[in-house]
Amino acid sequence: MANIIKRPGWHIPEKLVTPESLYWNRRSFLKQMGFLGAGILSSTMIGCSKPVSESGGSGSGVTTGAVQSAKSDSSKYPAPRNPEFNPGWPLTNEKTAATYNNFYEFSTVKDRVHKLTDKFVTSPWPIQIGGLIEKPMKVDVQEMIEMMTLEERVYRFRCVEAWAMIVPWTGFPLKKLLDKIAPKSGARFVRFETFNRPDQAPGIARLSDYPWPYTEGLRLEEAMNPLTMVVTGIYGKPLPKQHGAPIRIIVPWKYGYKSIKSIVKIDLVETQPATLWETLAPSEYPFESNVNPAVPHPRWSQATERMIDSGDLVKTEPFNGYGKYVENLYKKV
Ligand SMILES: Nc1nc2c(c(=O)[nH]1)N[C@H]1C(S)=C(S)[C@@H](COP(=O)(O)O)O[C@H]1N2
Ligand SMILES: [Mo]
Repeated sequence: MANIIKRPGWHIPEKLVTPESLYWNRRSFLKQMGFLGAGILSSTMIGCSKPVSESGGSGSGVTTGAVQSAKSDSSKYPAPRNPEFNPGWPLTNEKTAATYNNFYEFSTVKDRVHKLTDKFVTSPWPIQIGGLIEKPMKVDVQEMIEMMTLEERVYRFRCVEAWAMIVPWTGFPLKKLLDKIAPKSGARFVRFETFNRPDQAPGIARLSDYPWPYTEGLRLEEAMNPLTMVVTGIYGKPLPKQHGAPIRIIVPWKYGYKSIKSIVKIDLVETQPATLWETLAPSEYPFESNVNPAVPHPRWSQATERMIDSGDLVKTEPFNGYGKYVENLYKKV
């Protein structure tokens, strides 16, 4: 890790200068999301809202409309806290959470991740949404955020390594996005994919035998559950890079590795997608991975968890305490 280039804070990396071809203007996004009638835009925007084809690589279907500078999303933060997820528990110390991270694209050492993100470019941030949906699209994360109502929720978070935290996430239910992109009847799973840029994230090349990019997946019913969040912020601010900027998933009743960070691609698919962790060790990190204190990991107990700031040992709860919201998803008939 010695060759990380330290830049002064005022240095603007060249890659932050937005290439026009990577930009989606607000109007095309509104149209893709179905907020504007086609007629309103047709005279000025012909060809600019063509959906990205499923197989199309990056670049296809990208709009080339007027370049807009990325709007600061600071006006969206802090978002109002959802009273249903405001349990009154003491929050984990913000700095502890921001310096104790699992993000293997950067490092396997938790307290080093946040020091290795200087080169990671998170704006612009195109996200490709495709597969078995009626409205495939490619949007920049800022445009998506602008269109969504953000809320804050305090959730428990439990890593498979038996550590835990309680943090306020900002975002919106994944269901709101899925409803807009309209899954087709054959869609049964949602597949998520993280960026894969070895030049920006030193852990990728170091773990050269890992099946990058990091991928994760959920059954469609799990993805549609109101607890499943698309997260863009934490502690009332946009996500810092080490927490998965600019956009990640949070699935609070599953072990932490299901909560994939820095997503660039979302696909609705028919068959259960491969995930990085299941590919590496299926007996240790199976697809479903609901928090369950009664089922030990092959190498350690899952009965308790350690709060990362206080060090307190706490009993782990089935579904991480979210059983009333999700246990019907797993009822055997
Ligand atoms: N892309 C990506 N997402 C990831 C990981 C990762 O290494 N890469 N680690 C996972 C694991 S194991 C955990 S516990 C959480 C940690 O999230 P946090 O650092 O924001 O607490 O992110 C999950 N999402
Ligand atoms: Mo984890």
